[in-house]
Amino acid sequence: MNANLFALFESRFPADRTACCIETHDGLYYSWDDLDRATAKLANLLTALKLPAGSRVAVQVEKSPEALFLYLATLRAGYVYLPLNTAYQEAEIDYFVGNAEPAVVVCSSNNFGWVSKVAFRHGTAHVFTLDDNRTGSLLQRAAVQPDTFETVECADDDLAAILYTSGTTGRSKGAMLTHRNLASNAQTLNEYWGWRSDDVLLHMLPIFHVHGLFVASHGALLAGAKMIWAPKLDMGQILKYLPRTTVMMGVPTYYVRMLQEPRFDKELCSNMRLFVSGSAPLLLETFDAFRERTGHTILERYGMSETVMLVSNPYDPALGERIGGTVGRPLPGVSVRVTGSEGKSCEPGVIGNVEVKGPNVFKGYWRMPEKTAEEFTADGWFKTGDVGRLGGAIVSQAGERIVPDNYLTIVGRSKDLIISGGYNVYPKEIESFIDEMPGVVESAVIGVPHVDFGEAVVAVVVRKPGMEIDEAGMIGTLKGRIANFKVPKRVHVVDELPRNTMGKVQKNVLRQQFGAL
Ligand code: MLC
Ligand code: AMP
Repeated sequence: MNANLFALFESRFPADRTACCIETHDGLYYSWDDLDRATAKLANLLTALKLPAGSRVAVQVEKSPEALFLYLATLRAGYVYLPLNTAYQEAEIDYFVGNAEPAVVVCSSNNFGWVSKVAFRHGTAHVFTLDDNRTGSLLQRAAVQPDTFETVECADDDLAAILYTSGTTGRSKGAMLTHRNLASNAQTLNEYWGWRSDDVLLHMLPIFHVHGLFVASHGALLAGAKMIWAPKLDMGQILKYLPRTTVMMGVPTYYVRMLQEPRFDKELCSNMRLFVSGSAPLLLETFDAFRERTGHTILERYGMSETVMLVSNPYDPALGERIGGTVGRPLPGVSVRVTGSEGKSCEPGVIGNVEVKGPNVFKGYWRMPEKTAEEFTADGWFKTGDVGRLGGAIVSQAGERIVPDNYLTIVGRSKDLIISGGYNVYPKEIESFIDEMPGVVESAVIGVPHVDFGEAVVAVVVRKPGMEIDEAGMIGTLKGRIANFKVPKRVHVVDELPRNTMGKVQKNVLRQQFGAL
C-alpha cells in the first residue's frame, strides 16, 4: 500500500467532489476537485524540475489555500515540505536555508529580492513567488501543467516534512517527520476527536507550525470536511463565521481574546461541537470562564514539532472528563512516562521528566545524529524537555481536585524556553543577538506572565561601564534582525546578573524582580 500521506487524504475525499472543501474569508469557494487539480498541477511542476529524491521545498509565504495546496503537492510528488514562519527575517532564513539546502524555495513577492539572494547563495536551484492573492511565479508556471497526477509511492519511513524547532544551546534543529508519523497521528485524532464529514472547521491558525498545518488541516482533510479559511486571528471573523462552524482550534491567546469580546456568547457557539486548545498552557481561569460563558468545555491537548500530538483530553464523555489544568490522557498508540533523575518511573502525583514513545515520534534531527541520540533514552523514549506528573491533584480557588492516574499535567519545562502566544522563543538565541550589540557586557532573557500571550519576552542587560543603553533603541534594532514575536517587550539595564555558586545566572531571581511588564 502507498504510505504517502496524500494518498490517505485522497482515499477519504468525499464522493461528491464538487462539494466545498475551503471557503475563504474573502468569499472564494474551492471544491475537492479544485484541490485535486491544483495539487496535481503543482506536483507536475515539481516533478518537471527533476529534483533529486528527498529534495526539500522550503516555503515562507502568507496563508492562502494555494499555500496549503503547495504543501499537499509536495507530499503528492514525494518531496519534503519545510514551512517557515512568515515573521522570520534574513539572518533566520539564511540559517534554515543553509542548513536544509532546499532544492526549491517559495517566498512572497515582497521578499523575493533578499530571499532569492540567500537561496542562490546556498545553492538552491529554483526560487518561486507565491502571494496570498493567487498570483506569483509558482502559480504561473503550474498553470500550464496537466491537472492530473499519480501520487508518488512512498514508504512509511520516507520524510514528509522538516519542522525547525529552536535549540536550547545551539541553533535550530530540523525535526524530520515521516509519512507514517503524520498519517498515524491524523488517523488517531480523526477517531479520538470524533471528526465527521459534516464538520466545518474554522481555520484561523498559521500554517507553518504543527498546530495549524497538521492538526487542524489534516483533521478536516481526513474527514472530508469543509474548512472556513481565515488568514489570522480576527474577532470580527470569529463573530461572522462561528454560527456556521462546528470545530475550532487555537492557542490559549485565541480563547483569552474571545472572552474579551462582549458579543462572544452561548448563542454564537450553538452550532459548535469542539473547541481545541494547545501549543501552550491554558490557564484554568480561561478554561472555567469559557465554560461559564459558552457552555462549552475546551479540549486541551499536548504535543510538539518532534511528535505531533501526544496527549489529549477526551472528546467522548464515555472515555472520561475533560479536566482543566491537565492535558488529558495519552492518545491511543502513544506511551507516556514520567521519570525521575535516575530515569526511574515516578509514582502517580510525583513530578518528573515527560518521555514518550509511539508511531508519531519523529525520525531524528536533520543532519544531527548526535543531537538525536542525546534526546532519546537508552531504551528508546523521546525526552520531551517538559516536566509534568501523571495523576496527582489540581489545586484551584474551587479547591483540590484529584486527577486520575492516566491524566498528564504539564507543570513546567526543563528546557529554557519561553512560549509567547503559542510561538517558541529560546532565550539563548535572543541573548546571543543582544550580546553582540554595542555597550552590552552580557544579557539574560526571561519569560514573564502576560495576560494576552501567556508569557512575554523580557531582556535583562548588563551594560559596559560608562556606556548608555537605550531600551527603545535596542528593541528597534532587534525588530530589524529577528522575528517580531521574539523581540523583548521590555529591556531592563542592570549592573550585574544574579548568579549561583556554580556561576549560573539565576533566572528565577530575575523573574521575581522583573516579573511585571
Ligand atoms: C504577535 N506579536 C507577538 C506575538 N504575535 N508578540 C509576542 N508573541 C506572539 N505570539 C506582536 C507583534 O510582534 C506585533 O508587535 C504585535 O504583537 C501585533 O502583531 P500581530 O501580528 O498583529 O499580532 P496578532 O495577529 O494579534 O498575533 C497574535 C497571535 C499570533 C497570538 C494571534 O501570535 C498567533 O497566531 N499565534 C499562534 C502561534 C501558533 O500557531 N503556534 C502553534 C505552534 S505548534 P509590534 O511591536 O510590532 O506591534 C506547537 C506544537 C503544538 O507549538 O503543540 O501545537
Ligand atoms: P514546538 O517546539 O513549537 O512544537 O512546541 C512544543 C512545546 O509546546 C511542548 O514541548 C510544550 O512545552 C508546549 N506545549 C504544547 N502544548 C501544550 C499544552 N497544552 N500545555 C503546555 N505546554 C504545551
